[in-house]
Amino acid sequence: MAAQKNFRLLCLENPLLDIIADGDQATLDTYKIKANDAILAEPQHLGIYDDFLNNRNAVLSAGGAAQNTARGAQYILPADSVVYLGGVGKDKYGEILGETAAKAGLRVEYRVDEKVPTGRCAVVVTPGNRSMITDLGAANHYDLEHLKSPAIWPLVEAAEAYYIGGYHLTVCPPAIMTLAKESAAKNKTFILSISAPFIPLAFKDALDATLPYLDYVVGNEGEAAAFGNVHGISNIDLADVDGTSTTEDLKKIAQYMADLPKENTQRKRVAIITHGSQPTLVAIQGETEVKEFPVRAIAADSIVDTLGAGDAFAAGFVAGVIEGKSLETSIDQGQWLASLSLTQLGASYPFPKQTY
Ligand code: 26A
Repeated sequence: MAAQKNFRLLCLENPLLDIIADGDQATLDTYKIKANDAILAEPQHLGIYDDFLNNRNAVLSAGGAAQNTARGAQYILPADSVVYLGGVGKDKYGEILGETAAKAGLRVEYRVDEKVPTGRCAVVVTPGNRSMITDLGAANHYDLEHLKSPAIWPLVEAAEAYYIGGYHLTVCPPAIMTLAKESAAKNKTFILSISAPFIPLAFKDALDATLPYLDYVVGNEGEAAAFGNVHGISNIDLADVDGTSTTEDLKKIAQYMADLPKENTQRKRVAIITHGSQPTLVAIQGETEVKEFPVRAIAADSIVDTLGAGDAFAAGFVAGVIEGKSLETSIDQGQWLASLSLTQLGASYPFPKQTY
């Protein structure tokens, strides 16, 4: 039997420690945040971390969107399949992240910053929603030098697919573009998750630069709407995406994404838009019909929190791509892992391991 190749999937983004607490409208008002959003912390938000830790019985849990995806893909794939890159500090939070990855069998190669602490993400959980405020800390200091270092670059060269959390567009576009160009030049698979509405809204140029290189682009309805609006093909009220957009709008955006020009013409681009409990939309470059895939139904009372469900979807999907499964099966594997993650506290997966 041919030896299994190791670390076929390489992921890059921002390792964060999640500080999770239940909240209510008053919590959202105090910090002037929406019930379901992800933002970068501004000075007026910085009190939330100690407030959560000291007064609200907050739970600490490993996070960082693409790190959650990397753990989830490794959950499905054979041992030593996934490696994850990002920046942490030399501190307790960084150690917790390293330990969680080790337990999940995920190889992490962190750029460790001696001076800046590990990034943290306050998560306000309200029924059916989660709002996240991120203080990037050391994650914001990830750099091209680390990616190109003698210890890391061979991993880049050996991997067959790269998965980028779009949140990293706020941190190190040169590292993302290096992977993008490497994937096109070597006919590897390049996957990007849009991550949050603020990425197309506030980091449009950096996101747009990656578009020609994307083989798979993954986003939810809010991210798709933000993308559609800034590209002038939709006019959806971003405060009320489900109220003002229709499946037809989202399909149009998916099709637009899929059909944008592509650098590596050996693979057709696929755009995947998740839509909560409504069907996932899938557009394939050059095809006119946007497909719909129903999600896996799960009882409302078995949902612990929605944190990381999108990351889990991406994980199941990407694992399917790596395994060479069909598009349909890969999407279903994503829905499956998302449904499992909904039953867990934080962005995590059930143990003992379940199999698809
Ligand atoms: C740059 N920002 C804002 C972020 C994040 C982030 N991961 C990377 N960069 N803001 C929130 N998250 C992570 O999203 C996960 C849920 O999808 C949280 O850490 C959480 O685990």
